[in-house]
Amino acid sequence: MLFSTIISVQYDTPFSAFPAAEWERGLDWVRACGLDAAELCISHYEGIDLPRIREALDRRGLACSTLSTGQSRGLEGLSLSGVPREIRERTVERFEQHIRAAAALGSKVTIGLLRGADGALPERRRELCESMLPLVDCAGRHGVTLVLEPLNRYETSLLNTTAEMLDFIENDLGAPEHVGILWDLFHANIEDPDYAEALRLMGSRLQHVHVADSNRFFPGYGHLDLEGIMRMIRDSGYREYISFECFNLPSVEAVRAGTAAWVAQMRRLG
Ligand code: LER
Ligand code: MN
Repeated sequence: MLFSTIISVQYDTPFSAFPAAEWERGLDWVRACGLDAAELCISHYEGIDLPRIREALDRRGLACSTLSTGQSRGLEGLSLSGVPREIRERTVERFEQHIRAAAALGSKVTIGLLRGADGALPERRRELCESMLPLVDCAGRHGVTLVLEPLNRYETSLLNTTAEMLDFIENDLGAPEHVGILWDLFHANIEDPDYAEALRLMGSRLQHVHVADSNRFFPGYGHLDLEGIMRMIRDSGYREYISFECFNLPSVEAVRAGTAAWVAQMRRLG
């Protein structure tokens, strides 16, 4: 298993232990913790210097695991469904930029919050599919994997469980090989009936994991049996990234101080 954590290079996010303005200091810490990669948070490409970011990663021997893309929902109202066609098209264009950036960085692209919030009507799912098909095509041409993230019911009513997301990938998108699932253990704790069953259903569709405890605190400060879940993930044959996406809780100091030890402990799992 490989490990990464969120670093924003543009706007602050509650999921990073460093402010965006200090992203290079953040990368120093990622490296010092013994992680393999950073999950970079990019909202748009104005002022983003990709060669400089690539060089900063390379210099530290780090990869980019996936591009976290959801900030532009709150900041710009972007969405792939449930909004006027003009906004959906603008969102598709933004994802095409993310795909090109991911090709340059050797990473995946996350589709989480930008899928849209409203799944009450079947036409929302159809809109999402219509928006996604050109992106699936674009990602295929660039050799990039898209990772779709089931999110809990309090953030969206469109595709909450792992089983629903798999159904969308297989039956709506036509089972493209380079579309996988980002399994966020916090959301899964709310929506998936059973971790082991979700893992079995996903098989090789599992392409990225977000880790946080039950309350989105740093691992060990909630009530998930994360050690048991990590063992299950490892035993399923998963070899991609486990990426921290937790709040700076109980404190940013606890996150900064605890990351290296937790990763070392997970690497040693018997
Ligand atoms: C994004 O990865 C995610 O999990 C969302 O809950 C962010 O709000
Ligand atoms: Mn997540």
